[in-house]
Amino acid sequence: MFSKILIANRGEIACRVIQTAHRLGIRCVAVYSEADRNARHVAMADEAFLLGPAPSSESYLRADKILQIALKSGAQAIHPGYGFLSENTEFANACEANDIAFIGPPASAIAAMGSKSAAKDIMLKADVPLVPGYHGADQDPALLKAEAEKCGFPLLLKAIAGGGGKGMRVVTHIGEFTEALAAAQRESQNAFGNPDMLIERYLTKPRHVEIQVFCDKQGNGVYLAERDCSVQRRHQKVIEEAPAPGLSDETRKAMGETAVAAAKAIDYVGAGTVEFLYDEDGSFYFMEMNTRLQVEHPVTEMITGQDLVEWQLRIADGEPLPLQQEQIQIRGHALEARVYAEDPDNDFLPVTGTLHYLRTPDENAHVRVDTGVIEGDEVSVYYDPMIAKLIVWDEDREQAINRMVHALESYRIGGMKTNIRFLRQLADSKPFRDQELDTGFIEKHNDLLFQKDKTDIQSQLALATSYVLETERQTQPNKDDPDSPFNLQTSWRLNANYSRPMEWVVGEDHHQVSIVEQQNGYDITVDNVTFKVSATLSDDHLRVVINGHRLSIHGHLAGNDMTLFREGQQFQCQLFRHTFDESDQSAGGSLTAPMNGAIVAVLAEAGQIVKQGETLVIMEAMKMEHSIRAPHDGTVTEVYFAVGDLVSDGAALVAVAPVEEA
Ligand code: MV4
Repeated sequence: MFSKILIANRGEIACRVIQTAHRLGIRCVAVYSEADRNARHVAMADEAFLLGPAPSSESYLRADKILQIALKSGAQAIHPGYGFLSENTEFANACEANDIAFIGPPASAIAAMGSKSAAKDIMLKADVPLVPGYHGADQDPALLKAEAEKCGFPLLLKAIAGGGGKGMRVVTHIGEFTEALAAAQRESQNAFGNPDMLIERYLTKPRHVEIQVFCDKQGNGVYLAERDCSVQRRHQKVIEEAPAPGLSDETRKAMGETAVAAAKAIDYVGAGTVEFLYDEDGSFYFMEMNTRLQVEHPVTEMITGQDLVEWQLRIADGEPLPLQQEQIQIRGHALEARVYAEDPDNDFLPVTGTLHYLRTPDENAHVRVDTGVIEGDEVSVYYDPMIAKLIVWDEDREQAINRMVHALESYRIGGMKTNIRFLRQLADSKPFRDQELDTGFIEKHNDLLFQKDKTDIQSQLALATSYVLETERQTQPNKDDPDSPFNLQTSWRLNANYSRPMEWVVGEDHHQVSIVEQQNGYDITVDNVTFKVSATLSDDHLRVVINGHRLSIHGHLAGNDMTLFREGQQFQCQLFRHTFDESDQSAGGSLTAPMNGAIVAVLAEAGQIVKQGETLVIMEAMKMEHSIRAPHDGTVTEVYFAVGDLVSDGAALVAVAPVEEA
């Protein structure tokens, strides 16, 4: 087995490969771009080399640099992951030419599957079922029209050089064929530099079912069940699952054996995926073959109990397949959701930013998170904005879906928009639970998936206010001593029903809040709607009762920016603090009230060492909050008032002794 490999990739797949390699005692060399200097995969590797500037063309696609680093570091093999150079025949050849094992298929197999029509010719010879149609080299329009008539309508014109849904055009009857063909040829010439078309009967409600295959260097081949990847948006997979719901054992066997035959037809080695269109009548047709480990391979790992990266490493090192076909069993059901930094409310445009706050679901036998980021990382414009893959497993699909919904609700990301809410709505939707799966799923259920959050802003802000109050309480001195006079708000208040104001901004709108502390909680009034609220906060978890409804939410308060996390959705609002210019404060050791007002927070206690500018007391006056800050480094010697006290203009609030002169 290899003692050292280089991972020519980044993000979650690089981390994932390193995890398995380390488990097998293999040392790992990472490569990174300037944008990934502090990336998780670099930290996980045993050593790492800088490739160059952030753009992929100057880093992760620089085959020459990657090979140099492999040779310099003594790596015996390179794992390409997916994307980047994973299906680059020149790179695969260059590895072998430098006596470095390419952990993937032979370059010839990559080339064979690189062209749609060549792939179809190979599959035809291997008796792999193709969608009825024409994929010949003769592109004479009259011949194509005759083939279209033979095929029948509706039919699909597909650009041979196209892919991923690009260059497809539906033709519904012969009368429009000639014009449609000419248009499709023009588009294909412009987009791919090749006008050649193939014709296929159009399947109106197909599912995307793909078979995981593995072949070793001794000519053995197996299939590891299938994955259903029908839930896609604009040809991007959103949720994948294994096994395919409703697929019979007979069909599984037929598809699996067909996929292995397809792999053997091109002398395949390593992990591969044969994609099929699965029609409503149970028939299936070859679509394409991917000559790499797929993003969604974890769902196959979860139902088979196999580590596919370990299989890749062993096979690349010349070992035979770890299992024979009859030894491969599947159990339960797995789902994968791709968590993206994107804005579903803005046409899923990718977003960039810093992951200021990141809490992932607890991992266990049922929940797995494959990610390449940690809290504080940047999501940049340079690479795919996938934050993580969330994979769940359970004994059956219904329980697996419940796991997924709960895990998505526990996946909390602050600092940028994500598709988590969208994923949760999709996974929990009735059509999805009822297995109404076909490639048009998202389009068909668009309204259901984009339902606006019904929770009114006022109750959201009451929750946000409660979170802030509990946070302040936690930062008060003596918070652990319930009997401390600093916590007995009522007895220290000069008049009973002091109402503290607060102001929130949601979007462009300002919302006035007033808070009256009661015996067991608060009356929080938001825009004249009053809520009775009591809560306890531990870390970022708020257990709250609002108007008798007990619920559990999480929050993240960064300065004035508040994010509430609830059922997979985020609610964002900003505290609007009216502050005055602290320079008005008197100099010297004691700090006085700038005007009549009330103490709303005491953040320091006698004996505490403080830094210049540190907030010691917050008071409210004239609907403004005033932060009383330490005028210099020193030690707090006295705090004269407590929360709820009313103070007069000029009253000394706190005394700070300067640091003893050295
Ligand atoms: C099809 C089809 C219906 N009939 N071919 C989309 C991209 C490429 N993977 C092939 N695709 C399709 N080919 C015939 N004859 C419908 C699709 C298709 C699709 C296929 C799989 C997964 C998602 C899809 C989304 C739209 C269309």
